[in-house]
Amino acid sequence: ETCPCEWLSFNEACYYFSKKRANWHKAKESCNSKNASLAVISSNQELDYLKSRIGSTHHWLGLSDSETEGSWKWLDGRPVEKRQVLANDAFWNSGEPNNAANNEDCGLLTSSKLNDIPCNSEEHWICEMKL
Ligand code: 2F8
Ligand code: CA
Repeated sequence: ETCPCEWLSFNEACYYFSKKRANWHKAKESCNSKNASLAVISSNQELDYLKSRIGSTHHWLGLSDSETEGSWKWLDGRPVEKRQVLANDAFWNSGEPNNAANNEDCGLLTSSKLNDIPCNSEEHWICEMKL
């Protein structure tokens, strides 16, 4: 199997890095309309791969604590510990998630690591489709 045109292949999955920006909910819907999901990170290799593709830009992931503040969950239902460590690489940026202004419920991949920011922020996003 191969990935659709404009998608990149890595470890049995295909990834789409949006050129547009949208809020988290619209980004999620855009992925769903492509039979995909906002990207869910489940290994250190996957984290490193996605980081290697985004340069200094920022992208939404399928990660939020909208349901219960402080209880971070991936869109596949897996919970995330505040100090989740993937292999030896810390997952969140130092000091994150901090729920700044009590209004940061969506997870963003940055060139360093992860940050929580307001879900209505317009950002690029990453879709993931399993092969
Ligand atoms: O210092 C980290 C802090 O930086 C910004 O707030 C000033 C981020 N906000 C946005 O990107 C909207 C915070 O999420 C981040 O924690
Ligand atoms: Ca934050």
